[in-house]
Amino acid sequence: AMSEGEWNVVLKAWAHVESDPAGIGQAVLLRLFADHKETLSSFPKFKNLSPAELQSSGDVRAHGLIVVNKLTEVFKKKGEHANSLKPLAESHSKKHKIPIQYFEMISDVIVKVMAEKIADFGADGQAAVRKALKVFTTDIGIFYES
Ligand code: CLN
Repeated sequence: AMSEGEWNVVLKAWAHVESDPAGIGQAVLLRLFADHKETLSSFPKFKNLSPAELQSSGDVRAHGLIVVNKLTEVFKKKGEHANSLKPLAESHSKKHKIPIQYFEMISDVIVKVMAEKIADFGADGQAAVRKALKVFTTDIGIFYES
């Protein structure tokens, strides 16, 4: 579990993401599709788009915003996030058929993109965000199994 202090470090770094949620969300999805091509096949809306079409797609940007906004909601709960994660786990496992490993992939990509975009995202900020995403993924996994 994470301490109050660790969650506050996460939220301080995340405030930079909240200042451009669509831009960062878009960058995360584009990087995910480039680095882990298999994840693209999960998206009926995106799987037939070329790399150039993905880059300019307003739908990718809109979905990036949805993903970032959900993470913002989850992180602000500082671990008391079961009510947010349960529907997310159900849709991603049953409806979208997403392997849980994909959440580990997007977690790595989120930290990478943040490190590129945020000037003062130091080692402690990175460690705290990494840990928060691990808690998020682990807790989604609990609902995947039930
Ligand atoms: Fe996702 C839809 C949040 C990771 C694949 N995703 C949604 C919705 C979110 C959401 C809110 C809309 C409501 C719903 O269906 O439920 N996704 C997140 C968050 C994360 C996330 C937060 C992690 C940071 N999602 C993933 C991946 C997975 C995936 C692990 C593939 C690669 S990254 N998500 C989907 C798909 C949809 C979706 C296929 C449906 C998109 C659509 O057609 O509208």
